[in-house]
Amino acid sequence: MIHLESKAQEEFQKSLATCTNQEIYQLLLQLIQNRSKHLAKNHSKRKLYYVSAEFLIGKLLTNNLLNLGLYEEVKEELASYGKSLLEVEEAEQEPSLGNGGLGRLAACFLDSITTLGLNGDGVGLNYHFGLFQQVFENNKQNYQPDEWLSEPNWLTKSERSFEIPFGKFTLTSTLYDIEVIGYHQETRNQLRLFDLESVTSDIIEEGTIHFDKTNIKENLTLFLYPDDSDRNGNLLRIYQQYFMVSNAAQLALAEAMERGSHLHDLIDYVVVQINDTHPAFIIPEFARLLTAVHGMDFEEAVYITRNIVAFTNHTILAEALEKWPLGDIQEVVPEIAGVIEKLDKKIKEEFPQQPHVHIIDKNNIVHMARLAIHYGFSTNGVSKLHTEILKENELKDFYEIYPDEFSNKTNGITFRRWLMAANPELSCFLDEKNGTAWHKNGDLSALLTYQEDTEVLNKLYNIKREKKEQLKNHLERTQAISINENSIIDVQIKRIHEYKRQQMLALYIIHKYMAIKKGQIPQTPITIIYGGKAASAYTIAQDIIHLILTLSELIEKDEAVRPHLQVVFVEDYNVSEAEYLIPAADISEQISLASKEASGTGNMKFMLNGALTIATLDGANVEIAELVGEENIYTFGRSSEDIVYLYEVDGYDPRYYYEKETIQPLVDFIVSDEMLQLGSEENLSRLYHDIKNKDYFMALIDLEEFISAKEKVYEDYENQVIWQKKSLTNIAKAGFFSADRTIADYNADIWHLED
Ligand code: 26Q
Repeated sequence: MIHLESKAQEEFQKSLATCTNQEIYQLLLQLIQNRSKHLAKNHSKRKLYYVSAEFLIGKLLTNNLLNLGLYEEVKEELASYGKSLLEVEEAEQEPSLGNGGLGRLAACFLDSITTLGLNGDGVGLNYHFGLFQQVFENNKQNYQPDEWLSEPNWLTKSERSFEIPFGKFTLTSTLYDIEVIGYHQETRNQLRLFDLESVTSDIIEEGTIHFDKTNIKENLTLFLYPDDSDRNGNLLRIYQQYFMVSNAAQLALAEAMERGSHLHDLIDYVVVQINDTHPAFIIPEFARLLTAVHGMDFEEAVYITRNIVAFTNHTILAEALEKWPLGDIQEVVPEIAGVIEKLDKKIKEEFPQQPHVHIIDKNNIVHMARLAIHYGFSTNGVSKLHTEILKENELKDFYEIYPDEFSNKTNGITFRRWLMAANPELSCFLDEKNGTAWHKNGDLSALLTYQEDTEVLNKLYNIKREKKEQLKNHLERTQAISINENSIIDVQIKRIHEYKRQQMLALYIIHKYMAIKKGQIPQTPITIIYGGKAASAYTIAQDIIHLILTLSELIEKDEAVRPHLQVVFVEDYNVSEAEYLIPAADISEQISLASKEASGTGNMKFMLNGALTIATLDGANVEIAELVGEENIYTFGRSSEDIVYLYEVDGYDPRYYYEKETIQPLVDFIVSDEMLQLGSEENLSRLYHDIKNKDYFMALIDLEEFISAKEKVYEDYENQVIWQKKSLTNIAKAGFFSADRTIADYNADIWHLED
């Protein structure tokens, strides 16, 4: 028994019944922290360090209670005092220590690593401000600082501290830990977040997200780089990265020595997975520490480093591959610049005729992915298609040099958060039908036996209905948005990027708006919901947000259209919003330009919650389509081969598509009188000209096929028996996308940790 009531008396001298949700949150946080202290730390010899600039962990209360097996008990005790656990959860602020997919993946991985009983910690930075909070004003995105570090929180200060030697000064780090609790698991791991005592929010300009970027001692861990592939490289980011990896490397060495390593055998003790290239400076840092601090000779240090670091690539967008001027690295950490030059020299000696594999190019630019591939022992992509493209195109030269070091590890998601916590209704139903083994092994395939069972199909319909009502209430309460719970819920939630083609869905909305105006009324009303933030320096992405918000207003104000079509842009989309949106969705929009989305993980979360996917054959969509079969997914659009070819020969001219009579009116509508009356001429016409003349990510190339595919999806929705059967198949086949499977694969092929 937990006896929250006596804890309330002890802590606040009053009954649970009169505690505020904030007070109850505090009690539960203490309870969880006490319980987790009793879980053993994993002391296996070999340990994984998952180093990442982002950990988008989301709220922890519900997940931790669930993983500790306390959720039901706590919920019931609270209810008996008239309190709701759901409302208590709202007292917790979400730590937004990540931009998007890569950060959320790291968080899912920590859950699975721990659940599988593996010895592995996450290592990153304790940003004082997470990703900016998005507020809409005049149909545009605005920014507010996200100060998440209020008391109480999940951090505990550790005794560890390291000296980080920058060129101009040495800084002393502090370390905060967050306990990572696995699902029904006796051992725990930690998320280790490094910080600096001298960092202060005093240097932020009042009410903005601007601060003095040169004042490193005061700003180093102040902000998460508010940037997702929008490459405004600057010195601060190098400072952050080096601070992160020097701490991570020193921690790994210190702990290995505590477990008995004499460093010459470090390979047996440590494996480091770097989440994209953001932590790639850990390679020269290991070489520096092993030689300059621990007296090893350079060749041995390089050999050891090369056998402990493994690299995951998350992008094939050339512009998102990290490159730093050597001069910038020299300015921040001259010693590391020196090590990189030595590492590069070896490569130049080995491959004199292949400038494309040199780490430092002829313009003195350091290519971080090249550093990671040459001096790591493993390179992996995050979906089958993505890995193939890496091997055949983007990283072909490297694949030819190191064919055995490349592998695929298709991403996954934790079913504990994305099904058990976010959709307890569906989760309990699956327990009833399939038993509970899927909580750990992810296998939901037994559900397939109910394909023809109308009672089961009916139940799935009712659960979706309930989740739509919960979403409706949530949006009403938190955003003053009213949606129709009887409508088709069609959702695109992800960072705003041209390659993800939110603008293509907007062009479809224009098409639908025009059709309704002409009297073609959808049988069931449609609600299209967007969510996502745009990097502050990414102008076209801001324009896309403006287009969607303006369209939303136009439709809202049109009494003839409003009953049939609604466009909603959820403000400040984050993990917690996703937990409401995904279980309520009928349709999952995964419409990136083929070859550009490395994997996607939202696609998996929707599938697991029974949404049907409309998708291009990109990233993990390809694997979803293979698993469910073509009758259970709506695919459309050009293939990745076609697109890769078009880029190679510069063979795309948007004018050709623009001039089609089906397309021109849709694009022109962006700058129509109706739109200009509500929206900003500057934003709308910039986007209009961009789509018409550049359209770098080819929104127009698939538009006609997309429109047909969407009409087919809406038509199919009308037969709910068939629809729910497809939905059931999607749920039943989602097991492959459990992050436990992904982590088991990483461990079998790359990490080799004991379990
Ligand atoms: C690069 C240079 C300078 C500054 C910032 C960056 C930067 C920051 C963040 C580049 C990329 C990111 C984030 C990338 C990301 O989230 N990628 C997504 O990773 C997911 C997990 O593998 C995939 O599912 C998505 O397909 C991929 O887009």
